Amino acid sequence: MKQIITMHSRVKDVWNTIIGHDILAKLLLQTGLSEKALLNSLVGNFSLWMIRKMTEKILDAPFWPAFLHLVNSELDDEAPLDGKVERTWWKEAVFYQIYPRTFCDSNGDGIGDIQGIIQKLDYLKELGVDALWLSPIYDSPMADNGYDIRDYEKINSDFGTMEDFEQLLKEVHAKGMKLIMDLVVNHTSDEHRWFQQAIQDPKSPYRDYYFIRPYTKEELNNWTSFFSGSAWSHYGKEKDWALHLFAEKQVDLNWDNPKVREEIADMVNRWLDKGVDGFRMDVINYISKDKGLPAGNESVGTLMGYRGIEHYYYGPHLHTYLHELHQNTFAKHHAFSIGETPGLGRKMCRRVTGAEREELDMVFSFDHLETPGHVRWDAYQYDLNYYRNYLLDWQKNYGNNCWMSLFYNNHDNPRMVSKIDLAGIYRKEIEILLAVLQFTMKGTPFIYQGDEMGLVNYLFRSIDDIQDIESKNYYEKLILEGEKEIDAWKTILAGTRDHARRMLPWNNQEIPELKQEIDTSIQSIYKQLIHLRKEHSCLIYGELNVIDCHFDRFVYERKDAKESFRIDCNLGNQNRKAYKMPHEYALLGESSSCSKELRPYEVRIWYYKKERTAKKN
Ligand code: ISL
Ligand code: CA
Repeated sequence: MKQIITMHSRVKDVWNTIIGHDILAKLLLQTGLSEKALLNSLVGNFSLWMIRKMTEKILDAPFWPAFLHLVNSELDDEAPLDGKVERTWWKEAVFYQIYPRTFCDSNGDGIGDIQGIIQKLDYLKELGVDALWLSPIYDSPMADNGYDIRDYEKINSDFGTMEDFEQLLKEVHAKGMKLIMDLVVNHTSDEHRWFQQAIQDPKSPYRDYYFIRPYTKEELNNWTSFFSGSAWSHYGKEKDWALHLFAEKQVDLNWDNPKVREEIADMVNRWLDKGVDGFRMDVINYISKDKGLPAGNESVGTLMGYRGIEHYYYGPHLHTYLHELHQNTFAKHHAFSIGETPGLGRKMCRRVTGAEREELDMVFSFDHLETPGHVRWDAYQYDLNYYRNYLLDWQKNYGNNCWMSLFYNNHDNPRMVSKIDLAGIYRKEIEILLAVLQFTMKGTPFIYQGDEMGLVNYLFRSIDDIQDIESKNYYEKLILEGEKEIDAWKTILAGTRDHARRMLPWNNQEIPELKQEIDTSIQSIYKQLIHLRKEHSCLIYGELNVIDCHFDRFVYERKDAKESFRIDCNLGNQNRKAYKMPHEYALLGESSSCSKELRPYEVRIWYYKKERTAKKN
């Protein structure tokens, strides 16, 4: 048990706690300051009183009790980092995320569907994919493309029927692959029958399934929604208010009500009984909210862009609820879980994924998606040196009881390659580099649909081209705040989720002037790399040693008793001296393997088999 943090504690004591570490790391990321700026012998020894004085202009007085409360809520000792790595199928698998709406349209109505996915199973199998994650396909009014579920037990008619789904599941399994679904249980659609009954009948037991308040607006808290504006809207004839952290049509469930948890567990069990192999769990770290929904701190709100988050990012019962759900559902079925946990730092991720804790198997953490000082809406050039440092930090400190996910893209982000290479000169080199990192670092790769086709951001022309509710609301907000249309549009174009939500160009027949084509050479490199990873468990479980991590350089080794790989990466757009390899074969980059220089973003993989040498001697 760590010592309780008070205003007399020092910065470095705070850094040593789980939540304190993650909050400080987040602040550094947000402000673009380095770890050294905070932890040098001078600042590291400052007491919180001193820091409070120094930051009076940014952090108001109520910030501090809120901060202490959070930091002190997670003081148990951390599990040891070393220990045996347990071997499981999901550590060895290559996952592929399908965004059903834009994956493959089988009947020409312009909307991707389940039969479309079935048509592409051979393609996915051939690529080397072992497991699919489907973004939501449940019945939904589609206010947020299916992340607003009306009925958890029905398939949305745009995508097909339950029979289509059962056929898909059967065919996936017949090919030796697995399938995980998306579990969206922080909120439901306002059209879900629970909410409808709650709002229509003031005596309904379903009222306590949500955060419904018959107050006047002034009595509500000041939380903001991730999709702009207040987190409260009113509903129904009585115009009762309900909490929604996302769109107005996504009302938050009250997990403190045991009935809610029971209903969710039953629903999860029904899907697991059907044979699905697990779930990706949407914003799962937001499910436990501080009792009474206290007002959000203004300073935190300004710093992070959203008010109220300190009351639910890692709420008081998060661990209890995750563990309970795990015991009642996943554990019984040996099913797999990966939590989407925006805002959780490395230490909290460790806490929810430690094998001994039985909460989640893995998480998606997001701190690598933007470099320090930037948010998704900024048009800026992403620096891969940051990504390397992030990876190394996790590889070293995440611990053998945890296992990280490796991904660059998903349905919520612009394509990473376009952020690294604004001019589009080195697109291909960067795509190969990212793929090599994804398949040779320690962790489970999650390909996002289209990564393997070499897709980049799309040149949307105006807000009229945009479908996504988050972007639309944000644009409106910027205009209301007085921004010029052209500036607001620049922001949306940089950050819109629609970049990743374009229909996949299976036939290379896109609108000619805005062409996006499949790059088959990227596809073949994906195949080679996935194959390599499958043939050599060294790339999964082998140790990882860093050989060089100077500016723009990343040379590392994966090694086990039998063999080793050395991977030589140029992370920048200048030629760099190649690393002199004592290895026997060049597996990737063969044609240039003799040259002494790496071209911009070039990557080479070298291989060395120990047994062979032993025999020779
Ligand atoms: O929290 C955010 C900003 O800090 C958002 O990035 C948010 O965490 C993220 O968008 C959550 O995503 C998931 O839940 C949303 C849904 O719109 C996304 O598509 C989904 O991936 C609400 O269900
Ligand atoms: Ca269709």
